[in-house]
Amino acid sequence: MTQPFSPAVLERLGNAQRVTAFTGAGISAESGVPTFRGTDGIWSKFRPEELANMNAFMRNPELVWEWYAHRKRVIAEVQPNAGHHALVRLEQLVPQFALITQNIDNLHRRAGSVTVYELHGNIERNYCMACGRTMSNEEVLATPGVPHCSSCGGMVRPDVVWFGEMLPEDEWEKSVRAAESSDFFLSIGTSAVVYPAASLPLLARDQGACLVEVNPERTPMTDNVDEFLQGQAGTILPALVRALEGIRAGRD
Ligand code: BV8
Ligand code: ZN
Repeated sequence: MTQPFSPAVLERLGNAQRVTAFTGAGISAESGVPTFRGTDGIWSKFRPEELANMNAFMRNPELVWEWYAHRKRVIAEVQPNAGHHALVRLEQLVPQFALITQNIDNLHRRAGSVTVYELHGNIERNYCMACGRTMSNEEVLATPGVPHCSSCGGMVRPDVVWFGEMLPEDEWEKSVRAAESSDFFLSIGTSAVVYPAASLPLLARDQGACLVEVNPERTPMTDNVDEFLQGQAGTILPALVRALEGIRAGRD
């Protein structure tokens, strides 16, 4: 099969010292997790911005919890796919690697990625809004409706970043540092419309990184990348990693 990327990209990746991968919902699509702005998924009738925010939650916590309980159950049944596994292998092949994800599905960690920065939280975690006590999905999904804290009775929410909320400072700081210092930056499966996360790829490019986008469709970022690898992450990433292994084998 012809390689879906140019020799120049392979050369840059082969010489890269600090590689950063930045992922969105698209890398989990082949695992069966509906994307946000795609046409799939039974929740496509709601825009994420209408449900993933504090106002919606305070106005109708039952509906927001019904949405999250559904997503928690979907994510509990899925497995990481070839795209997630390729990034685990890439982390082993390069001198320095960081994986910045907007996804809350925990699939990168489940695949075995080590250096993972979760910008928008993790759907497997929940906390009490009154006392901060953390609760597992088993606890919160045991009863239908809005879960309440077993210690203080406060209302419990998923540990994800809603629209209008700040990103976790530590994860954000580390992600900016990784973007600023990388010499090769892969933007994978993201529509690049949610800020401030979407500012990271261009920050990397402006600092001199080779910016490569992996997506079946063009995005608002596509015109600004060094190379657009059009296709599915589950196909392109394993091919890219195999080619890199070939270079490594040729050198050793
Ligand atoms: C903040 C967690 C600051 C919850 C999420 C106006 C202009 C600019 C910005 C704003 C604005 N108004 C408001 C804002 C800020 C806002 C924002 O950016 N809004 C956008 C919508 C305009 N951002 C925020 O509110 C952020 N906080 O700015 O705070 C602040 C706060 C207080 C005081 C001062 C300042 C918080 C944003 C975080 C929101 N939380 N998720 C949950 O999941 O329930 S965001 C949500 O969107 C997910 O995290 C998701 O990851 C993220 C981005 O979506 P994508 O991952 O890109 O997914 P999408 O479906 O869009 O695209 C999938 C892509 O995959 C597609 O391109 C598709 O082609 C591709 N694909 C499909 N199949 C495959 C594939 N690719 C590869 N392989 C395949 N097989
Ligand atoms: Zn509590």
